[in-house]
Amino acid sequence: MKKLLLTGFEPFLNYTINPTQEIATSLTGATIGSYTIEGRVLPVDYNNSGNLLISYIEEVQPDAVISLGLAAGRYKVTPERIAINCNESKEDDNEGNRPEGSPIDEEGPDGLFSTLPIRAFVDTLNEKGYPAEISNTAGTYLCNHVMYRGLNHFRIENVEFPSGFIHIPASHDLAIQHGNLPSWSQEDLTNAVRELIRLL
Ligand code: PCA
Repeated sequence: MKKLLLTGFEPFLNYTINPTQEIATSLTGATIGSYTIEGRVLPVDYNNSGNLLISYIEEVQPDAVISLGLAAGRYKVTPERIAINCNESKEDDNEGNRPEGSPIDEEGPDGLFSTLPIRAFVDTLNEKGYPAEISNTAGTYLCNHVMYRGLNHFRIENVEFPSGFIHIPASHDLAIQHGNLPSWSQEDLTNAVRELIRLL
């Protein structure tokens, strides 16, 4: 049986719930398609999230990596096409870091493409009734950071397997406490991720 490292993030900014944390936690130990799921939750911290991701990769020795993040305000599940070599944020991360355009890796390439089958992800989700589209920017906050760190790690190690990042909308629970966000049921969010894993 192959292993999939599935990461989510802890809550951040004024989003007191992060539905990706629930997905990573609830799918841990599940068998989906040809993969057993190892779920982990990453901190929203520019200094630690990337190193932790790499330590989880070393610990789990996965055959594929999917990282998930909340994109509050997006209506659809959005597999990201590319991560860029840049940390920038107008707001603090959970540790008070607010980088101003510094590179993630001074020697790394400007951008790294997802090696997940993002087109098949979107087509399948839409066929199954879950709205989805490819996103061409993961921003420059922690989600882009973690996506870049994972892909850059595999580039340096010269390892080729499916790895990348998927942004998801808010859950209803988050929308209720936050006020004004498009949202999905947590169950639909989790089931959409299950469908994606079956395509790997
Ligand atoms: N979303 C943020 C960071 C953590 C998360 O779940 C982002 O889109 O960068």
